[in-house]
Amino acid sequence: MERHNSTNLFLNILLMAVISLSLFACSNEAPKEGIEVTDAWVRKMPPGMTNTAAFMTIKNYTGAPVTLTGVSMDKAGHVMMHESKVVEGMAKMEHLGQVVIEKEVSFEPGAKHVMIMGLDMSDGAKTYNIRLHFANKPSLDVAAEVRDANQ
Ligand SMILES: [Cu+2]
Repeated sequence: MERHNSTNLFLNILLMAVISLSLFACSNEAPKEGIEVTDAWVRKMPPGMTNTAAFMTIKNYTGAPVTLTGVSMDKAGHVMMHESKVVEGMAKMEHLGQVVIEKEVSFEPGAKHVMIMGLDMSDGAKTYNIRLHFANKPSLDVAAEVRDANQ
C-alpha cells in the first residue's frame, strides 16, 4: 500500500514537472518591446502624379508615451504628417507637428496620414523607405509597400 502511494507521488511530481516545463516554454516567448510598425503602405498613383500618401500602424511597447516628431523620405521632395478632417462639410487636411503614441496610432485613409509630395513612382519600386523621427529616440526606417488604393 505504502509502495503504491509513493509510486503515485512520484508520478504526480513527474506530471507537475512536465506541466511547469511546458508552462515555462510557453511564457518563454520574448515579450514585445520597443516600437513596432505594421502594415505600412504607399498609395500608388497614376503616371505623372507625384503627390501621394502613406499609411501604417505604429505600436509602442516601450511602456512610456513616444513622440513622433516627423517623417522623411530620401526619394520624396517633402513629407509631412497630416490629418484629414471634415469641418462644416468641407474636407480639410491639417498639418501635425507631432503625434504622441501612447500604445498605438494608426495612419489610415481619411484620418492621419503621411503626406508625400514630389515622389516619382515611375521607377516601379515595390516598396519605399519612410523614416520615422522620434523625440529622444533613434529614427526608424520602415519599408512601405506600394499598393493600389482600391485593393
Ligand atoms: Cu495630406
